[in-house]
Amino acid sequence: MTEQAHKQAHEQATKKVAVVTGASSGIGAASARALAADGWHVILGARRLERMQAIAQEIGGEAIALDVSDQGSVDAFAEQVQRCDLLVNNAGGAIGLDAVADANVEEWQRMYEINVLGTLRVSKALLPKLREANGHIINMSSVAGIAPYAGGAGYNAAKFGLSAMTKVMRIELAEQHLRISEINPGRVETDFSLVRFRGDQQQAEKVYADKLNLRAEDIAEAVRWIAACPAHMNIDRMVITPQDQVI
Ligand code: 8X3
Repeated sequence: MTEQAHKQAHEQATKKVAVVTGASSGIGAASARALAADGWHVILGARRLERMQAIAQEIGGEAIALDVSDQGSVDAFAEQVQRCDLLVNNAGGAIGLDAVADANVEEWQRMYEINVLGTLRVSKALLPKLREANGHIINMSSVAGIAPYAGGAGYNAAKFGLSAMTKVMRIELAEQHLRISEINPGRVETDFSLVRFRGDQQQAEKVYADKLNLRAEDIAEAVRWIAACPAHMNIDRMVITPQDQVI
């Protein structure tokens, strides 16, 4: 091994490791980039492996396939993570904007599955490694986890659920020297609305038209900062909206 290769291997082995879920686009991809720029070794997890591999290559990280709604996939992912100092539970999302009267039960189940149970599965699988590292979990909730709105009930219920779970994790894990934080972003211009409106580009664009929207990088900067705070400091919850969005 050359001296340079040895130095790189040593650096890799001693670098703090951040795991980011839902890292193939939007807030997850931007967070992976921001953390890598801050010196973290980043492990990216998402279903879209090719997109993620390109980002991993760009930032010197690792991409591992992950479907947070599938226990087998989460177990296989966790087995490949040797060290975890930071877990950013970013995978999640909304499907539909229908009134309760027209609710689609399968879509509600899917929202609970990805936002709540997905976060549970990944956190539970990585907790032993996080404990070893006196680590930190950042859960990506939403303003939808604070403020209900018409058409939002399924997503509201999932994000309120995620916020409740985050609080309980904070209570249960504080004594074990783990830090637990929650970010509640408002309107961020990403694929979020395209997914919510089941691929309808026009409807998705309307959400962001003529408004001051946040960029994924704005939230990534919050992730980076929260993770960079000294170990005695825990950011409990951070609500971030564009200047013209009041919740
Ligand atoms: C999404 C937040 O404000 O776009 O999590 O509904 S908002």
